[in-house]
Amino acid sequence: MSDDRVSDDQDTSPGVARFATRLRAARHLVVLTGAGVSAESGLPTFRDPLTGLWARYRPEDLATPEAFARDPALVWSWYGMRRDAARAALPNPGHRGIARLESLVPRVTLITQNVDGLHRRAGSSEPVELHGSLFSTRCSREGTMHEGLVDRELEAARLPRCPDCGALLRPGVVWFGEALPEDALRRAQAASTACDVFLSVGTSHQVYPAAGLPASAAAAGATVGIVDPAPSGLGMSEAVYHLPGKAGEVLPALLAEAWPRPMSS
Ligand code: BV8
Repeated sequence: MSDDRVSDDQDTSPGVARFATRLRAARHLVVLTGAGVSAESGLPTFRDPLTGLWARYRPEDLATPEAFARDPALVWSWYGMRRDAARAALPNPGHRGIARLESLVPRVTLITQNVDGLHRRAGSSEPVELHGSLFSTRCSREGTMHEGLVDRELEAARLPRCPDCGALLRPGVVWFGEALPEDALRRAQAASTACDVFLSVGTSHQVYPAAGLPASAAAAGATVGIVDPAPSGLGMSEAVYHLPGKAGEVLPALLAEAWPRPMSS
C-alpha cells in the first residue's frame, strides 16, 4: 500500500470526520504550513533543540541580520548545512496530501513559513513562501538575486560574494526583524480573509505576522483546522478544530474521509 493511503485500521478521529465534511464543501481553502510538515521528511523543527555542533545555538540567534553581520561564516555554514539537508530530504505524505488538495478543492492557496522547497517538490503550484527559500541567494548590498555559485564557494570554504559588486551574498530568507516580501504577505492576508476553510499544518503559531493568519481567517468567518500532535498556540473556539497527529498521517486520513476512493473492484 502506498504510504499516502490510510491503513484500514486507522480510525478517523471525530475532529477529522467533522472537518472533512467542511473541507469537502470548501470553495476556497487556505493551507498554512510550518516546520512540522517537514518533520517526517527528517528536517528538524525550530522547537527541536539543535544537535551536534549547532547544539549551543538557537535558530533565533542565527536567523538575524545581526548574526550575519557579526559572523557571516557561521551563518553561512548553518544555511549550507540546511541546504544540503533539504536537498537530501524527500516530500512526505503530508506535503503530497496538501499538493493533492489542489485537484479536489476549487481554489487552494498554500502559504508556507518553510524555506526547504519541499512543497514545490511535492507538486504544489506557486506556494506563497512568506519567509523566502534556502535556494535563493541575494546580494547583501544590491539585493540582486544570485544562486549558481553559492554551493561551489561554500564547498571551497569561501564566503560567496556578489559577482557584480563584490559584497557578501546572503541567504534569500527573511530573518527575524526583517520585513516579509510585500507581495507574499499581501497575497497571504487577502487569501486568509477571503477563504471559507483554513487549515494550519505543523506550526506553533509563534512567529508573526504568519501566526496571525488563522485568527484573521476565523474572524472573517472561516472554519479553521489545526493539524499538530501538540495542542496549538491558538485559542480553541467552535470554529477551530484540532486534528491531533502527524501531518504525514492526518492529511491522508483527512483526504480519505472527505473524498473516499471508490472501492477497488
Ligand atoms: C517582522 C526564515 C517587522 C529563516 C523565519 C522584536 C524585534 C523585531 C521583530 C519582532 C520582535 N518581537 C516580535 C517580533 C516579530 C517577529 C516574531 O514574531 N518573533 C517571535 C519569535 C515572537 N517576527 C519577525 O521578526 C518577522 N518580521 O515582524 O518584521 C518589520 C516590518 C517592517 C520593517 C521591518 C520589520 C520575520 C519573521 C520571519 C523569521 N524567519 N524563517 C530561516 O528559516 O532560517 S522564522 C522560522 O521560525 C520559520 O519560518 C517559522 O516561521 C518559525 C518556526 O515556527 P514553526 O514553523 O511553527 O516551527 P516550530 O518548530 O515553532 O513548530 C513546529 C510545530 O510543528 C509544533 O507545533 C510541533 O508540535 C508541530 N509538529 C512537530 N512534528 C509534527 C508537527 N506537526 C505536524 N506533523 C508533525 N510530524
